[in-house]
Formats: sequence, structure tokens, C-alpha cells
Amino acid sequence: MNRPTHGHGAQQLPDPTIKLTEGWHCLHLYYTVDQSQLNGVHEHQRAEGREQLAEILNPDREGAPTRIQTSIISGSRADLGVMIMDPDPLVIDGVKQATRASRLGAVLKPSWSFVSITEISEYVPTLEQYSERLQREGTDPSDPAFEAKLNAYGQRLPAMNKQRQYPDFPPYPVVSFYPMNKIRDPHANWFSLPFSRRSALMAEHATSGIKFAGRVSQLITASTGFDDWEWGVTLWGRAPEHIKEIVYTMRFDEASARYAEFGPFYIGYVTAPEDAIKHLKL
Ligand code: 76R
Repeated sequence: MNRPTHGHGAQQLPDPTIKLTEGWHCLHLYYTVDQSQLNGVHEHQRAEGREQLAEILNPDREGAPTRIQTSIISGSRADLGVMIMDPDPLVIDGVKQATRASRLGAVLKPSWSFVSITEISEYVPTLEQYSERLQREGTDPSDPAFEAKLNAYGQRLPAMNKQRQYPDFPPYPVVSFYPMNKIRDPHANWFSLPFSRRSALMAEHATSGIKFAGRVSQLITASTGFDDWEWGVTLWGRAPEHIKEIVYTMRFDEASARYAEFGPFYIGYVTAPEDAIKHLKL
């Protein structure tokens, strides 16, 4: 009996792996401090726990995840935030387990987390699509400005794609994180729009985002199949008001106004692990 075969046969498929073909795994962790647990820890164990935690969160320690950033979170949903990225999801999970197994493990209550991966969005225009867009927007290919714009984009694109898949943390002190979906409402179903329409809406979205260059840096990580929402939005701000302004501004973009829904918002301030530990009075 004939059975369907898979492509070119199993021996030609890459080895099974928990690493991504491209990009990094990403985890946002949130903790609250349980004071009644902390009261029960002897001072010498507390001191040991503080040291362990500072080391676990230290981005420069041996075996540290490729990226790890600690922040102090405002509001009662969390006290401490940790954002981690690495090619290996078990290196990332190692931070969570080491925190739990430390002397302060019972004190730091996990209050929320978000699992995602980095990606290049399907709406990032290729050079060819960018050229078509310039023409659609009225720049003639014979116009010297056309070539200048196209060249500039071609120069920018590799670095932009690297920053989407293998991001560096920007040097900004304010960090906001929230998850979001594009809705599947019978009257506004993002996923039943044709690609051309979604692409046009995302182009409008990107145009409004670019106005925040130098004030806000954004990282969109994908979480379909990994967590309860479709994307995680991490925004870093040069100052707090820019976060409010960009999120408010984007509410008016059709891609957000009509199609987006949002989960809980976490706002925090980036700190060295030792400073966060001091601030939390652990
Ligand atoms: O990656 C790029 O910079 C290219 C253009 C771009 C894409 C494809 C872009 C630009 N975004 C893209 C995709 Mn975005 N973004 C959000 C939010 O609060 C809200 O209303 C929405 C949350 C913000 C604040 C934001 C900011 N963006 C996406 C996607 C994925 C869609 C998909 O793949 O289906 C989501 C969910 C999303 C949401 N976006 C920008 C910004 C900013 C500031 C920019 C300009 C970036 C720059 O300066 O280069």
C-alpha cells in the first residue's frame, strides 16, 4: 500500500533540535516578594541568597544567557522583572530554576511569565517590496531620490534584521512589556484579511512607529503556540512619557484601533541586579 512520504526522506531532514533555525528563545519573568517568607529566612541565609541571586542575574557570569536584563517593576503585580534571551531554551529556564532553588527561592513568588521567540515579521518589506512601495507612494524610479532611498534601505536592512532576531538591549532606563493579539472578530478579523491589506496596515503602523526613533526602541517577539497571546511587545524608553505617548499614538493606527487587543501592562526601570536586590530589601 502506498503511504505518503515526507519530502526527500527522513535522512535528509536536519537533526531534531530545541534550538531555533534562526533567532532566539525569549522569556519574560515577573516575581513578587513574599514578606512572610522573607521574615522566616535567617540573616546569614538571606545574605547568601542575595549573593546567589546577584550571580544568577549577572549578565557577565560564566554560562549566563546571551541576554539578561533585570528591572524593578512598578505596581503590585510584580516587584522584579527579568527578561532573558538565548538560543537554548534550557539555558533560559536554568535562570528560573536557579532562582527557585536559591536561598531566596521561596521568597520570590513567580507572579507572571511570558514565553516567546524572536522573529522577522512577515511584513518587513524586502528590497523589491520597498521599491514597489516607493513607486506606489509617487517616487519615480528615474528620480535620483528613488535610488537614494532604495540604497539607504538596502544598507539598513541587514542590521535591522539582526536586531529583530538577535537583539541587543538598548541603553534606555524604562521598560514596558505587554502581550497582544490581532482580533478574530466576525466584523474585524485580521486573519481573514488578504496579505496586501495587512501589509498596508502594518506599513501605516511602522510609519507612525518610526517617529519615535531615538526615544523608544521596540522588540516584537512571537508567541503563537508558545503562550496565550500572539505577540509580546517590549518597549524601552529614553524617558517614561515616551512609552505613554507611543502606546497612545498607536491606538489610532487602524492596525491597533480596529484589530488589536492587549493583555496586562508591566512598566519597570532597568537596574543592575545588586541594585534591584537592595531596592527590594531582600
Ligand atoms: O520591524 C520593523 O521595524 C519594520 C516595521 C514594523 C513591523 C513589521 C514595525 C515597526 N512593527 C512591526 C510589526 Mn510594531 N509595534 C507594535 C506595538 O501598542 C500597540 O498599539 C501595538 C504594540 C508597538 C508599540 C510597536 C511599535 N508591531 C509589529 C507586530 C507584528 C505583526 C505581525 O508580524 O503579524 C506587532 C504585534 C507590532 C506591535 N513598531 C514599529 C513599533 C515601532 C516603534 C516601530 C518602528 C520601528 C523603527 O523605528 O524602526
